[in-house]
Amino acid sequence: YHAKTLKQQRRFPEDFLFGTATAAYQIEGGWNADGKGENIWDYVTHNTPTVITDASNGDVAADSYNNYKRDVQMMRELGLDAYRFSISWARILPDGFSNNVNEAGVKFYNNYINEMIKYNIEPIVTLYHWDLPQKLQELGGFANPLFSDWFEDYARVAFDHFGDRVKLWITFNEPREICYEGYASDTKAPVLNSSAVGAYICAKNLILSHAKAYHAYNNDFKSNQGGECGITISVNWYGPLTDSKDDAMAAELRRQAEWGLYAEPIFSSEGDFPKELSRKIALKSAEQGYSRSRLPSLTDDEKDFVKGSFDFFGVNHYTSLLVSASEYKQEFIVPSMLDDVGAFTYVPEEWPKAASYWLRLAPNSIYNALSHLRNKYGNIKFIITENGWSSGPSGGLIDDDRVRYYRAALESVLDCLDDGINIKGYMAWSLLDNFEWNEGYLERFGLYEVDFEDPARPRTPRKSAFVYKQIIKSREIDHSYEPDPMTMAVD
Ligand code: GBH
Repeated sequence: YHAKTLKQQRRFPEDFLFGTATAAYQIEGGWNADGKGENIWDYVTHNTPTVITDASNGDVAADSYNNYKRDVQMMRELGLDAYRFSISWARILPDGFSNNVNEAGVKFYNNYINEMIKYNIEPIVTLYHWDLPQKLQELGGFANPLFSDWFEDYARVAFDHFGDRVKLWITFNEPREICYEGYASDTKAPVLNSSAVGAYICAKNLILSHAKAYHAYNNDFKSNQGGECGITISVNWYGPLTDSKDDAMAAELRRQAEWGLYAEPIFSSEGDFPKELSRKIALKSAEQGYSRSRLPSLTDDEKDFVKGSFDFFGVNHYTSLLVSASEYKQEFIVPSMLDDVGAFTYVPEEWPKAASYWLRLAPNSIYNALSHLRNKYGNIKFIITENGWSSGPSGGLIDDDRVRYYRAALESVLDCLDDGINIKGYMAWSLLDNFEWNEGYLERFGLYEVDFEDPARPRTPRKSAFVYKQIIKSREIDHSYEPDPMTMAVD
């Protein structure tokens, strides 16, 4: 009866942070401007362009290096409370090491941050969104046991230079994508394709690096600067296909491999890698003739050092998948990370499709993921650091499918808030169209469309931008709101 009326009155709290998210390599361009060093995406796109569907690269991208004032103007047009972006490591430390600080790079981020602060937009900074300095890759990157020292040194430079104004720090964006897609598959830089061992070595070094940066902030910066430090992990929802015990176990194993591997050592009260997954990898490794588990272990000191190293949990959430222990047979390479998990995923045809093959509009997706995290790790502080929808390159400005997705996602956030889940913010991916990694410019996630044919890279708001603006302003989701005419201005 009045369930519907009640639903329409649900509101986001005034202090809830509405924002958008981007990443340096995807928007900045200026790949060799003013002393910036080469990173692994520069290297891969320049040397192996076949990895990218349209053989493009981020040399210019949306040219935010030169258009940052326009980007901040768009944030003001939308009425954003916060903006999440990443620092390009090689722009401020061209060789990766902290002995050589590129002042022009520091100046760029100072200008960018100051422009946001001027208009009361809270900067949320990701230290690492996939663009490792190539010099460090040549020394093994995330597979080098000294990596955590290099990352700590870089993090300290960032805290030092920007921490007076930046109060929310994210160490890494999506460990799974860094370690699995970068070190275990042939899709993302550095394209190592070492599935059986690469991702696991990376996982250990990555969580230690995160913890070193967290402790550096906590011990040496927090009392003066008063900010917080967390990590962003991609947590799509993996539910069981049926209510059989086997499917429940398969879904749990898949969750452990997708994000538990990185979340469990940091957020669980026991610390350490997820138990069932660790056992399974050890068993498989023995069967396969390895003399030790391909998943390196953590010492007790390492476990203690990593456990609890967070002020908040950044969640990137896009979609859901259903997991089956048996029904959908696939052949896996043996040994590999997928074989270690040994489960199959399935997506119902009726879930609407985005332009990205992996992205569907799934029911209750955010609620399922976030309530699971809350039950597992307690009602800690969560920030949804990415969520969004892709269209094709000629999708145009009337993006009703993106509007539908954002409304559904934000209803699901309201379901979480109703249930008492401690979500403090939501960042839409993305402010503007950008270089979508392996898909180049063929998939668009922007609230603003970017014309990549035009050297000036003009930006134009899509319908979804107007709808998001209205939600931010009213703190409510009005499903009947139609922007007309679509003229954008700063209120
Ligand atoms: C985010 O990753 C990124 O942080 C961001 O940079 C990116 O632009 C945005 O999403 C949109 O893609 O496992 O075979 O299905 C989202 C994470 C991207 C992870 C696609 C899985 C597909 C590989 N996902 N990826 S597969």
